[in-house]
Amino acid sequence: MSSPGFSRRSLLGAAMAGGALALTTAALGRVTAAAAPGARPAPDSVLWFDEPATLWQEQAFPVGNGAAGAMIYGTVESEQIQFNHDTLWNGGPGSHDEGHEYNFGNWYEARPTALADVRATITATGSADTGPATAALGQTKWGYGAYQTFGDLFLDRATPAGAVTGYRRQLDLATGLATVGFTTADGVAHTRELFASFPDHVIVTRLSASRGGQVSFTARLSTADNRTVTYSAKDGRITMRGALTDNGLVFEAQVQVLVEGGRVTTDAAGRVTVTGADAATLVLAPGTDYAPVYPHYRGVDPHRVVTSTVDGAVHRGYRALRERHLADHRELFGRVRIDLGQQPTTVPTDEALQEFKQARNQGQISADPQLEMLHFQIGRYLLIGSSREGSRPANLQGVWNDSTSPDWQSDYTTNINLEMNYWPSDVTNLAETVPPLVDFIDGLRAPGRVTARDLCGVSQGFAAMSHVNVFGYTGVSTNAATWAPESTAWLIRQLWEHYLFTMDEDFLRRRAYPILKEHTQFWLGYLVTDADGTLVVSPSFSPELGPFTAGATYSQTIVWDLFTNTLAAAKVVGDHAYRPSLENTLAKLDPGLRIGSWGQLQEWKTDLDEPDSGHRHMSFSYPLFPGHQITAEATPEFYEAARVAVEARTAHTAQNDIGWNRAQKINAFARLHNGDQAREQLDHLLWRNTFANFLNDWPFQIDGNFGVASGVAEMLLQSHAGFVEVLPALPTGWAAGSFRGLRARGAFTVNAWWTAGWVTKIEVTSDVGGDLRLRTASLGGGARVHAVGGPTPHHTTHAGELAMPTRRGATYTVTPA
Ligand code: FUC
Repeated sequence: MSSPGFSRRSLLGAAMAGGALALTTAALGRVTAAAAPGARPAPDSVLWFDEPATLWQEQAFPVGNGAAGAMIYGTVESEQIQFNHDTLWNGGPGSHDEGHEYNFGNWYEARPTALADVRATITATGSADTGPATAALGQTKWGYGAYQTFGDLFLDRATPAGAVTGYRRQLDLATGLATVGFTTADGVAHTRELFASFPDHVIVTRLSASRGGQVSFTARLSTADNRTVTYSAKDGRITMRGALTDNGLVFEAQVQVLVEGGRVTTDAAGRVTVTGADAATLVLAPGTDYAPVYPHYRGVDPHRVVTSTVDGAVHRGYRALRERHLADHRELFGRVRIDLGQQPTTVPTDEALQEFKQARNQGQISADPQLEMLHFQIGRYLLIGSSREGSRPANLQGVWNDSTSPDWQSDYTTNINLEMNYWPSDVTNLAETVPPLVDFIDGLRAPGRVTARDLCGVSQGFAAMSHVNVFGYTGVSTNAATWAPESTAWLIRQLWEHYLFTMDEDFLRRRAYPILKEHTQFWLGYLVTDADGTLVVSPSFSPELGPFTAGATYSQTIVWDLFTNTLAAAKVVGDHAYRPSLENTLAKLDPGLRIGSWGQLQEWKTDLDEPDSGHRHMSFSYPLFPGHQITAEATPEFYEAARVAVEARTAHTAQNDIGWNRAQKINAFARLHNGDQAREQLDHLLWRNTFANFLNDWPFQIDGNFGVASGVAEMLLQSHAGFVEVLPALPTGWAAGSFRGLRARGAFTVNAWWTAGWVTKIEVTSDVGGDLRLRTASLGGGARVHAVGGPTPHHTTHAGELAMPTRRGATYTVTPA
């Protein structure tokens, strides 16, 4: 690639290597502004680069409409747009993995005493070794499958060979438009634009040029070789159709090429060639015959839906498609803004990030608010792109995957990962991203009933272990450490949270409560009585550390949380008959909270904890976050113990350089009211686990991105402990700033402004009415309330808390007294 614009990085790199650039926080990302050819100030929600991507994972830009996603490279001569559809998975019904019919992860032969045997060993000796437990309970994951790349749209010879100038590609998080622009040697400025439209279910690419007749290329689709495939082209429409070899899942993608001016020809290989057009629009829709219906998971052939989707989009035309996409995306993304004192970077984002990493390597710098803010916002952007009504929930890579064998199958790992994907959904004001998760959990009920019965010996309720796919895989994996029905309870907590944030009783009654109750029923049949008479989970394997014991903290606190939430939900929906028996069981449940020999919150029922464990999982902190069993107010001694344990896990960094792991720590430290440590975890993640395109690594695993979005929100606003707290964990370095649009439980939308670490104003809008309790410490203790356009309600300020009723739809300002 030869372009004047591309050499600047190496110049800068050389300067950095020679130590010639002294960086300070204030100067970061701004040092080379004057030297940057064609650089212009970018709005603060834009990622931009001055060179094309060569690496999918690290550099390409993602767009997504929930079900379909794409990554654009921005290559000059031949553009590559890799794309996905969230239903293209191998495995499941129809697969014959090593000759085994798919069995949802349930055992192929009955093992009537396996669970009882493992439990007996635990009762007798206090623990069970992983090896024998795995022999008893584990099983190869036959037919588990993996999320599949759908294919690539190539635009060959899109630009005349030769050097280009002024190259810039950008991803505007606020508009969901990825654009590529440059000028060829003949002085023609070329522009490409890519977006994924949720309203029209298509991925749209547009090529245009500053001079008429300059858009020429050959478009073709291509796909991986683990499938049959045919390509055809007619009237400017390319069709790629085939079936996965593994399970016979039928897929089809169509792309319609539309031109303004010029000529269009097709060939027998399924290619469409455009010559001398003024502009061209390509409308792409992928689909499969997958259906989220147990037990076969097959629906109708995708041909008709894909055809009508593309036809419908073509009928609307480029302008309308773009407008409809912008209206949809902007409304969601634009709800939240945070100002941490950032300045838009005037060097490309990858260079700003690289400078930050280098400076941190040299111990010169610790933080950059622009990068922090971008990391927060890209998490929101990616969630909008990978989870919308009708889609699958965001998997380990959201909806993006260029491989046939992605890491961890790009599956739904539920011992923290899928949950983390949804930590930001409500608090960052993206309730529209939640329905796919609700549908997915609902879809685990039918297969999960078989798993509950056949694996767990429980004839009521449903359960899924910790690795799930889109084909109802709810059973075990090779390693019995995945024997963890607690994963289902953890997942289900998101449903109760969604109710708390929206106060949507209809949702609770119709969707959430039946699931909460059915899963609670499972636990009533599954818990065992320990020697001390309490009810415990056995076997219980603190992820992914073990050993198998009874009643590890994570197991007990998750079940405590499930029962507590189900009881609260039963009260709201009026299922009074159910409550006494559940209250009774909850009273007998070991609540899982213990303080160990070094003052730590114990990870196990007996004090086995090693202070220098560097294990990446710290699921013992569940009751601190995302749970609320431990709070500073209600359980101060356990709160202190949780602090000791989380700090110890953080200090011993053996496995800490993993996106999701750092992200979990941001959230935990936010709950511990330690803003500086929370920010340190965020900056560490930016330093060690963030690719140039801001995707998080381990390798690429998107939960880190989502955990960051949630963690930053938790630093700025919390509402889990029965009251709303603004700036609960403000780092020293974010002394002045503001946020707009974060959500608090009780269906409140909160805006806040602060200077010198003190809140100067809070605005609260109430969706449904109801009482507001607001902590006043960050306001300096006292509070003055003003209702916008209505009577100011009677309110009291007592013991650091403002309490008042609110009216549905009303906004209140709260300022220091
Ligand atoms: C859990 C983690 C791994 C990885 C996988 C997808 O098993 O322990 O680190 O994130 O999920």
